[in-house]
Amino acid sequence: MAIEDSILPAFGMSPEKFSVDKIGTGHIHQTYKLNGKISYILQRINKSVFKQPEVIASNLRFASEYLKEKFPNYNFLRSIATIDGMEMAYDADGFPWRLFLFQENTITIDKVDTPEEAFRAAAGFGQLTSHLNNIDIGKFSETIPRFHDLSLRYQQFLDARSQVSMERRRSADGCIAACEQLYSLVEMYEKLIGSESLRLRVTHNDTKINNILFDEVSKEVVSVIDLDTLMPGYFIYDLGDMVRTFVSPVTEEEADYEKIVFRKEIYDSVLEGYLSEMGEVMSSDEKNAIPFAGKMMTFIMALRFLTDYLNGDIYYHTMYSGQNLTRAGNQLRFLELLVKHT
Ligand code: GN1
Ligand code: MG
Repeated sequence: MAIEDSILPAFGMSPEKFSVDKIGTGHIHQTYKLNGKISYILQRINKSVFKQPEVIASNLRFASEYLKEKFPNYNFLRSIATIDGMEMAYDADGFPWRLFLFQENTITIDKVDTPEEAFRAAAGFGQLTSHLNNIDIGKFSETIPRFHDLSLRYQQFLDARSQVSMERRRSADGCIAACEQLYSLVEMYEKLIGSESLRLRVTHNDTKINNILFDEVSKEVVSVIDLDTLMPGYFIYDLGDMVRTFVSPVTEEEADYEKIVFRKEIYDSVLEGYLSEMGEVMSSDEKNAIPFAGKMMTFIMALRFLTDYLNGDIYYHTMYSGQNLTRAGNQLRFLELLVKHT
C-alpha cells in the first residue's frame, strides 16, 4: 500500500485523486508532494528525533493563535486538521503525519546568490521572532531538549570520541583535533548564557535558506517553513544559522573546501535584514553578542556532523560513506573564515 493510502483518509481525502512525488532535502523527515486539483505537502515526522510530536503541535497552536489575533495578515503556515480535529494522524507504525496546503507560485532556494535574498530571508526569520516578542514564552516547550546547547553538543562529541572505532577515529583525527582546539567557544557560550543577558525568545532554530518560501515572480518572502523547532531559544541560534548557511557560496555538502569563502556583502545583508525586524526589540547586550552567533552555530554543526560520523552515521541521512566527516570539515573551514572576518 502506498504511503498516502493509509494516511489520507484520516484527513478526509481520497488517495486516488493525487499523484505523489517525494520531495525535499531535509535530513530528518520524509516529505511528499500530493499533486491534484489542489496540491498538498504531506510529511512524516521522524519520531526518534522528535520524541514528543505533540509538543510541536502545541507550540504551533499557541503561536498561530497569537499571530492570528495580533498580526492577522501574517502568513503563518498551519497544518490541516484531521477529520477528528487533530494536528497529526498516526500510521500503523506509530509515525505522526502532517498535511499542509501546497503554496502555489513559490520557490525555495538552496543557496543565497544575492544580498537582496539574504536581506529578505533574514528579515523573514526576524519578523517571526519579533512578532512573537510579547507572547508568553512559558506556554512553549522545547521540541528537542537542549537542541542548540553548545555545551551539550560538545559533551556528545566527547562521548562519541571515547567510543569510536579505531578506523573512524583515524580518519577523523584532523577534525577531532580542530574541534578540541575550538573549546574556548564553548566557554564563551557558557559565559554568555550564564550572564543571562540574552532573552529567551521564540526562535525558529532551523533558519537555513531553504526554509523560506519566496514568491516565484517578485522574490518577496511568502512564508517561513519547517516550524518543528519553533520553541524557546536565543536569537544567536537563528541569526547564527543564517550566517552559517547564507554567507558561504556553497552548502554544507560541498567537498571541495576551496569553494568555501566568506562573502562580506552577504554577511552584512543578513545582519541588516535581521535587525530590520529585530533591532527594536533587541537589548544592547544582545546586539553585542551578534558576532558570536555565526561562530557558535557553525561550531555546533561541525560538532554534530562529526559526532554522527564517530557514532557510525545514525542521525543524518548520508548518501556516501564519510559524508558526515566531509560536512564537519566543511563547517570547520567556514568557521575558520568566520573567526578571521568577524
Ligand atoms: C537538520 O532535517 P533538516 O535538514 O531540516 C537538523 C538541523 C541542521 C540541519 C543541517 C531536527 O535539519 O538542526 O541544521 O539538518 N534538524 C534536526 O542541514 O536535527
Ligand atoms: Mg528542519
